Amino acid sequence: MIDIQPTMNDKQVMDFVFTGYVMLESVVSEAFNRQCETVPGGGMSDFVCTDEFRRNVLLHPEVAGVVRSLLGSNFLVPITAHHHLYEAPHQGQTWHSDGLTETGYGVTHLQCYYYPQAVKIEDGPTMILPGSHCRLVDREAIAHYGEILGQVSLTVPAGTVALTCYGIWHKAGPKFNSKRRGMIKFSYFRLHPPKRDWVIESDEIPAYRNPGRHPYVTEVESYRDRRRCMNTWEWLCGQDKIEMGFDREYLFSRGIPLNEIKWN
Ligand SMILES: O=C(O)CCC(=O)C(=O)O
Ligand SMILES: [Fe+2]
Repeated sequence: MIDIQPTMNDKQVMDFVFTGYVMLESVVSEAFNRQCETVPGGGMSDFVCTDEFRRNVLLHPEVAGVVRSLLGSNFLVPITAHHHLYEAPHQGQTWHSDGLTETGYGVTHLQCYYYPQAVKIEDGPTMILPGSHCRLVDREAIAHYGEILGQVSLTVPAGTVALTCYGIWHKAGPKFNSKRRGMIKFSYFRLHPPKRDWVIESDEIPAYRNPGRHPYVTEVESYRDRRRCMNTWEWLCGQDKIEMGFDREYLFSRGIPLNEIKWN
């Protein structure tokens, strides 16, 4: 099997549990970014399955190192992607989470956003709400929200990959120019139960430490968030007390198991 080394430690995984995302800035090479700049908008499949796309993006040691840390040593590698390409100015999307967000508190699906070109605030960056992956909602129920305290605009250098917990609330932000703004979105899925799959510095499993409260969270809701984060941490460490397990048959899970990929 292709050897992917985990890159995250306990602290970084706890941060992911709290925020619901990891940013890897400028990890993809300039040469490969340039190849992706001209990809048409919409569904992508052939290019995604090439050795080139796998080596430069999907199995890039830093990108796949995060995936391996959060989903285990063997996982489903994307075979499709969607290029969210905007050119004309627009007022931005409404807040939503994609498709049918899974229930429960496990980490089974990482949805990634890859930006081949730099994105500035006027280019219509993706916006996300840190910590919102804990709040499973009906997407129509959040569409009317405007600015939310703590929202983050992903203004990024070229070659950045954001890895997010699938349920995170997000949207394309407003765009004020006619420049191409591309974002290639793809997903990895878990194949096996979690067992503290990241870099282990000590066999002793640290207790989850909550870094604080997201700016939009009030007192009572913060207890619920903290409890959910603790559940996620314990689940990822293979210490789940409630035996939630996970169901491999997700509605959207598509991909090729890492252990079936051979370089051509
Ligand atoms: O293009 C973006 O920044 C986000 C697009 C998106 O979330 C969607 O269309 O579902
Ligand atoms: Fe979306």
